[in-house]
Amino acid sequence: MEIHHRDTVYQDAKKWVYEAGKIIKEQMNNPLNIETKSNANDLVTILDKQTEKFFVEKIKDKYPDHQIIGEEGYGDQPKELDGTIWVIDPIDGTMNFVHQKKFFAISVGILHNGVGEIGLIYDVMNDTLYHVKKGEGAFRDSQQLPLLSRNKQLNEAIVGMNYFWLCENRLVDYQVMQGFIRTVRGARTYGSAALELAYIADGTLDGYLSMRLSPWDVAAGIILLQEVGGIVSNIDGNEWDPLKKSSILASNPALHKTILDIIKKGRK
Ligand code: 2AM
Ligand code: CA
Repeated sequence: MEIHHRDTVYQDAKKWVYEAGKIIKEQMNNPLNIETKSNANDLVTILDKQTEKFFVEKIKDKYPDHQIIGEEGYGDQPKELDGTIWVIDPIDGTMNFVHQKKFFAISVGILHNGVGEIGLIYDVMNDTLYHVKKGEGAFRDSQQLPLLSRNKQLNEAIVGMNYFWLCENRLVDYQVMQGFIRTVRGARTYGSAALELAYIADGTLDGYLSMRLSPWDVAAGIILLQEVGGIVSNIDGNEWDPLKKSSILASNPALHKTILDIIKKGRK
């Protein structure tokens, strides 16, 4: 992506993310019209939909040739990665949003010809913005995030994962997963994949594992994390595909192979 054009897109994306966050904060105490999607715990609210529509309208107005992949389906369904694609989760961590009114994020990743160029993850209630332009550094607000250390042992690592997958014996043997949890120093579930990837980037977590996520959950986080030397793949070690649902194993560079080898032993 041409560098001046990328700056303009980045500035617009940042402005719209802050605006969307402000609208969410103003409206979150109104009735949320909570509905379910794929299952009883897969929630969506009027603000998920409204926020995605907000982005789609802004983007289509200013950048009519850009495409959009969004969680709530107001965007496009691109089959190829040609051109510029915005991958948007209007509220990542919807369950947290509904139940706790915190620990949710707006996640916007922007790809150009398949390359992740821009990532924004806005922790709305903490008013913290993680942001990256590929090759220009990853930031938490104004603070640049250092490259991740290659000196880290698994028994000193804190790993993010959804506890649901610990009870799920279909994809990875749960005894292998339990052994993994005993090996690491601590496991955490924050409930927003976007924030959990940002937490690896800023050293709050050392790894993150989920068995099924969609492109909008992870696009911005992957771009951010890769900028500080983090490694991302699926649980079989293959490269992430921005057009597909997949498992995700993300970690600092010291631990990725070690975790992958453990999970592979229990892979079904
Ligand atoms: P969401 O809040 O946008 O749905 C929770 O562990 C993380 O997994 C969140 O980032 C959540 O995104 C994501 N996720 C993806 N599919 C999910 C599903 N079917 N149910 C709950 N969380 C899901
Ligand atoms: Ca999501």
